[in-house]
Amino acid sequence: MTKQKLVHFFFEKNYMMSPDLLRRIPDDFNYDQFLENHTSLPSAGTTVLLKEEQFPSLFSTQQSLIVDSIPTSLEVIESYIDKPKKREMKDFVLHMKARYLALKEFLQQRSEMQNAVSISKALTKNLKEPVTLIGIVYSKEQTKNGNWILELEDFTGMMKVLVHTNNKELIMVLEEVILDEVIGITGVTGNSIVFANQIYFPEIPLKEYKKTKDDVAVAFISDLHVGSKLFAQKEFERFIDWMNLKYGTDEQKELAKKVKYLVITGDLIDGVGIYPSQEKESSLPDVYQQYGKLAGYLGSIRKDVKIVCCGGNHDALRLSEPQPPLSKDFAHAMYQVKNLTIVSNPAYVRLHGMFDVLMYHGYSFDYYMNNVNSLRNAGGYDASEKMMEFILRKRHISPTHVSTLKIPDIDNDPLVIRRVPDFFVTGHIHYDVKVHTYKNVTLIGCASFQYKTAFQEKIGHVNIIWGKIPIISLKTRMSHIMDFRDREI
Ligand code: D5M
Ligand code: FE
Ligand code: ZN
Repeated sequence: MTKQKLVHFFFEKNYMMSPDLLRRIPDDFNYDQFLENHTSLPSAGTTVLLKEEQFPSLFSTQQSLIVDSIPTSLEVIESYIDKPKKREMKDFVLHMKARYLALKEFLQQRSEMQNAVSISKALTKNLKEPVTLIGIVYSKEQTKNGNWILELEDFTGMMKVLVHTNNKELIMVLEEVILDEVIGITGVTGNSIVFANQIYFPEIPLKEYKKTKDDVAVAFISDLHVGSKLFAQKEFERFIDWMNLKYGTDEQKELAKKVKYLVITGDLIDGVGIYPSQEKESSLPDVYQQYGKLAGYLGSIRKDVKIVCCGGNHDALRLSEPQPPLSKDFAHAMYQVKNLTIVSNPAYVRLHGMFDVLMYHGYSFDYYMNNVNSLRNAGGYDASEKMMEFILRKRHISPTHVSTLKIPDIDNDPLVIRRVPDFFVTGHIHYDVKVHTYKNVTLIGCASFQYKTAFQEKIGHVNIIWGKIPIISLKTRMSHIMDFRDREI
């Protein structure tokens, strides 16, 4: 009876099911749940034969496999909710003001910044007086004789700041200075100019290094790109099987048992119309099916694991950050997965009642990797941890305006990093997994589940890695990398 209902459902949508595939649906399959998850499945157009990989959830057993009952908790601390509003030019000014005030407050917590004055006041000072300023970087240029001139702005005025080419230490700090960020300067006044002797970033304080008594762990994954022909399906299915204690060595299965949280940082699907001629690289033609397929996988993970995900630049969302949580229309199937929490990008969640996790996909990183020499020299895409440290020092997800599109929130800049997290996790770059510690914050750069694309090849990315994931113990804060690629096991 229920199988008939399923066949009928697919028939209506122009999908034919072969008897062989029908036989392969497990006995405990939850038909009602499946139909509910796929109510908005669009028609296939002309009649097609249904392929197994289009709906993997049809063939996965629904038996809930619960490992043990350590109490777990996943709370959403900050997830951006969009306020629909017509944006006006003056909103950008108000937005910049809100951001400036927030970042200025972090800088003012430093003893060196205690005597900061407004730019209009600094301009009235006599020559050769010490001065402290907090301003937005309006421009950064090198003069003919090798010195650097910054123009700082603070809503009362604009001031030129000179960094002397012979001050090698300061020049190194200057390398990190980027447009539109808020920095502090100490120096000496000249004629309508300040000769800088120090530059300060908002920076984060040292975080308390927390551990829990419970022997529980978090798995971090990103950039699944479900729906791409290059989705690393084999490796991803091994990952799912490992989570369900069906893959890996005994030791690896023991580790899987400890994993109570799964954090996913965007590019969940490959999307549609994200880049030119994408249809040639797609295996599923629309975002409903792509999210449906992913929901099938996530829905098959043991129910004692709490899962959280945000979107990325490939998801069916606006590109402007913060990106709201996935759309209930496009990603209907994802909202049916009971142990899955869907948040904005970026967002904060609190795991196990005490660990704050800042999740960010990482779309702004391309800009900094390509434009900041110090990041390039530190390893560029191969050193995502340096990128994350940089972002934490700026206390902003994408300080330079052109690095991502933004929604100009007028009374608050949601991309300011107000809260110092215990974990900062990102994806997007598809390079090797990185786990580092900065001021007691664990930085996690995820790899992907997508084989190397033609675009990455064309741009010259050689170190693309998929199928590797970090697992971090909340008891010891130690990490373990699981590799689901062929050469292991
Ligand atoms: O793209 C992420 C991948 O594509 C990652 O390997 C970096 C590369 N990429 C994307 N944009 C750029 C730019 N502007 N420069 C260099 N490399 C880039 P995604 O499509 O989000 O999965
Ligand atoms: Fe990606
Ligand atoms: Zn991305």
